Amino acid sequence: MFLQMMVIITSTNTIQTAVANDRILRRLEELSTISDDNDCLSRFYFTAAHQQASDLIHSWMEEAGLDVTKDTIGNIRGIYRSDRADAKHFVIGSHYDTVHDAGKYDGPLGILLGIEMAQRLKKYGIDLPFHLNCIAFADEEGSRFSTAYLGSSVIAGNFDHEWLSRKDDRGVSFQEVIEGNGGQVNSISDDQIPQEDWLGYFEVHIEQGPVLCKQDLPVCLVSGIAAQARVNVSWKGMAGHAGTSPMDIRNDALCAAAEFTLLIEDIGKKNKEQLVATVGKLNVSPNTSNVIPGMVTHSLDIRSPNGSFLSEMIELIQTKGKEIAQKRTIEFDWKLMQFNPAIDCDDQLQELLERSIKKGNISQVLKIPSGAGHDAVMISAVAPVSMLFVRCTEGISHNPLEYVESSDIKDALIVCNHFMDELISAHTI
Ligand code: HGY
Ligand code: MN
Ligand code: MN
Repeated sequence: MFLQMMVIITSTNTIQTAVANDRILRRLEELSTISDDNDCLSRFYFTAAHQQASDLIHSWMEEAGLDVTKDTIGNIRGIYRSDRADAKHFVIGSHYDTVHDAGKYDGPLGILLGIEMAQRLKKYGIDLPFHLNCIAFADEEGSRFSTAYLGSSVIAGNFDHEWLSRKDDRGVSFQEVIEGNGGQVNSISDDQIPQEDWLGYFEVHIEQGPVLCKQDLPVCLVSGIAAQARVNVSWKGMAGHAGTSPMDIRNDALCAAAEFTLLIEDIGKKNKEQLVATVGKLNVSPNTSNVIPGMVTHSLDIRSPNGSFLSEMIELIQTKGKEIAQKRTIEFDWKLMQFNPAIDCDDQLQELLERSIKKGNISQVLKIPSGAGHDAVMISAVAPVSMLFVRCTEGISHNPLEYVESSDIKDALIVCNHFMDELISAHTI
């Protein structure tokens, strides 16, 4: 085994790395053209573009020599099996769904690096001490059903069947979408990797923040991921004639929502060291210029590295919402859609990753927390997790201007390959 390790480490020469890097860049471009919207990149869960993307990723995993399946929820799962009878599962993953008007790296970069890591080992026929799984998660953003981490929740065995009744903006339920694609909702739970079979999880993701740019580093370690809550809020006032209704006797749902949104912003600014809060999605009804809005629904995305502080702020904001509703004689509805606690990355895996960063000749090993959520949050409930961040220009993300330098992708690939070698030798007797 030691000899074959030497083969790996010495044989990953610059040409192979350059070939792999080019393949990643080509595939990122190809994936970025698969969208449900002609004017921008938008690939929500189980849409036509989502299916097309899953077929393409499926073919790339097969090309890498992996045994590939698609599970009920839509995760694409490539596996490189170990011969060892007691082998556990190590998973490398990220997601292939996007937000609306997305960038091309958020999710796909981690999937494509994972495929290259596996393909390199497959090429040398390394008999792995663990089953290596490359997983492209079907839904991480939760853009369609307001539930983040749907794909990884299944793998981790945390799927909540209550989510099946959730409806998208067109009133189509999650269950209808799965069954409409030939899936059996009762078999979703069969797709998990049992907790006792996990070895660990690794995800490469763009930083989506400014730190790596400021520090002029291509990659860094991730210490942990902030706690996050998603709330759906609705305000039910009274639609009315814009021309005849006096200003002081209106029940204008949009003015209530606007007052609430500015109050949320104010609370966020006052606690900016440990809180971010966003109203990102808002619908007005009847959404007509000469009608006083009778109904407004909107989202609230709120996060903190400190889970108990986050709970406190959620309670405070909900109370303030009720007060605004009372003052304006408007009905206020508040639905907590999801709460994910803050998580820590695993020290042992991060130590291997730190060694890999040094072997990759990166000038400094930096470790930062993640304000963004990732599938590692869901997996951390059942397995030790590790993450590597890759610099993205000016930290821009969830925006078509999202960009990663090819040289940073190559640096990440080299670190990832060293990480695989470290992991194999750490689990080789
Ligand atoms: O919202 C997030 O943090 C991630 O992009 N899903
Ligand atoms: Mn992401
Ligand atoms: Mn994202």
